[in-house]
Amino acid sequence: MSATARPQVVSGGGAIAREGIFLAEQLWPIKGQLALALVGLAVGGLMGLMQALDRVGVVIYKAFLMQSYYQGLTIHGVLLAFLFTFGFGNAFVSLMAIRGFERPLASTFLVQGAFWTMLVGTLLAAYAILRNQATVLFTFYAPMRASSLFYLGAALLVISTLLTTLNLVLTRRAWQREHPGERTPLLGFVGVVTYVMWALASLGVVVLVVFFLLPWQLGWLRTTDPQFNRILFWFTGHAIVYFWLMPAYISWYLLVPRQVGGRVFSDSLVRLVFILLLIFSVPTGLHHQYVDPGIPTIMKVVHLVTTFSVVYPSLVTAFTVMAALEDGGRARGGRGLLGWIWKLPWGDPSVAAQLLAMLVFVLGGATGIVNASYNLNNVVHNTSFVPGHFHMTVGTAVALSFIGITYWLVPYLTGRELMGRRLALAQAWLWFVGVLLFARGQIAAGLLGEPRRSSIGEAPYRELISAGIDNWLTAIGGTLMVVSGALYFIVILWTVFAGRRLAQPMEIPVAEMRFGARETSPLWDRLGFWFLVAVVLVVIAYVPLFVLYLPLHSVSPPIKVY
Ligand code: HAS
Repeated sequence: MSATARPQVVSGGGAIAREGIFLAEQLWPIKGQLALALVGLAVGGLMGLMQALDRVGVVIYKAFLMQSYYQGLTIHGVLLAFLFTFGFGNAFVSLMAIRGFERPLASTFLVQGAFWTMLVGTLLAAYAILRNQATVLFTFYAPMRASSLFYLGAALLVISTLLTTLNLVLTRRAWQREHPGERTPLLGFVGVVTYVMWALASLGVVVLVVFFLLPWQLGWLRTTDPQFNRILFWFTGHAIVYFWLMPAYISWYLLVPRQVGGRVFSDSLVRLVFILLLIFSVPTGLHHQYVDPGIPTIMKVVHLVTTFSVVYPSLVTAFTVMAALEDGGRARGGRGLLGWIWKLPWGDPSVAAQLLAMLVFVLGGATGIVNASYNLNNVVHNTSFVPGHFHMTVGTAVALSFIGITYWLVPYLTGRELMGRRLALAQAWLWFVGVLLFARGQIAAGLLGEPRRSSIGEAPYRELISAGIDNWLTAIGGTLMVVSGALYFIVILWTVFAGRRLAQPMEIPVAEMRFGARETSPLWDRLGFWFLVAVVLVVIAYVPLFVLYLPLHSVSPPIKVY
């Protein structure tokens, strides 16, 4: 097929195409989880304004009806890090699995269960936080105490993702029974790998909540070991970042190339990247604890090596996704070394948002490598450098990609045309500029020693902080991001409630491969084997440490500081 004759995304449409595989009873819980995710983004994002302005001494948490800066910060972290990401991931990956496997999900009960557990979990956690009974931030380990409703709510949010995992695995099994000997379709495969990785990763926080935090909060355990709690939390707490990221990678690898008129480089390379993420994401948690006492250096070094190993699939992603973009740009007439970049469809808000998200991720990844370097971590740990890093990763590479995806997904699900396309474009650029200013401010201030997780506006040492200009950049950048968020919701609400009906069915923009599944070795499809490898690595990276902590020295009662 000639380059110019490549199929383009069908724009416009009415009902969802391929109706036979999308069942109404599976679609409503998917839409419901997407809606919950967007509520999380709206409310959590709004709290960001309070935090950004706090850096320059503008203390407005009372205007947000909060009792403290930290209550707002907890809402920000929990809604964005858990509800927005889990809700979007469950909805998007389920939908991609249906499209990838060309069949409905194996269980309607599980997809509806995922919706209800997410809804009830959100309500419980929100109730506890709003009553100021859980101002413990999103890193909710001991010794800070939250109400049991909060822990239950968090547990239900995790359960909702585990129900989705089970459903995806069963759907793949059902597909395999229907297609004996065939290679799993890539779009389905990558979603299953994402959730299987997460199921392994979530073990840490499941054990933490069920065996330590809940019994401790309910008074069944008088004391607990905060250090052991932290180890369990970070067991999950680093892998979770890849659980946030991998749905964005699904889009960057398999959908964006089609949106720009290019092809994915190869089926086997995409599988390799996802498998590397499966095996290396979990045994890395101690890089959050390089400065913690009570952990042997050798164990920290093991996690350092695995952390650098998990950078590798992202480096591969950078080059592979860029190759697919270049393919598209050249197919659109781009010439010369960089000419293809300008030929990409920058006028399409869905594409622009995701391209800008990728660009920011280059810096997000680079700051991650700084964090991961043992000696440099001593300089940046617990400073505002770290939020500088994660607003360029989860706060943009992930969030802005999810936003870009919804620019086609919401029309697809509602059968309504995307309204306010120029506004949507402005939204994406404003976020891009906003986060660059914000992160520049946080990073520079962090290098000067400004603490994270602390209200600067109310700090008694405020006058001693020398990061004046940097904090202004943070405040301006954060404000731009909140304005961008507001533009986003104008576009989405306009589309949902007043969008014109699409005239023809729409397709999910799945890209073609240069080298397809036929060239892929069956080894890259053996999920059970790779899962086993992941488990072995986790055992090596954690079991010696756990053994060291036995018998547990429980020392801390629950402490309420808010
Ligand atoms: Fe991180 C702390 C190390 C990635 C999120 N991280 C955090 C926290 C969060 C977070 C939320 O080692 C704070 C947790 C807390 O509250 O304490 N992180 C890393 C490393 C990576 C990394 C090595 N982090 C992420 C991702 C996140 C995320 C992804 C969210 C989604 N992080 C750390 C460490 C800490 C940490 C320490 C603890 C710090 C401390 O002391 O507290 C790597 O995986 C990053 C690899 C990424 C790359 C970038 C590849 C670039 C790509 C884009 C290509 C661009 C293209 C564009 C194609 C190497 C793929 C072309 C476009 C055109 C238009 C041409």
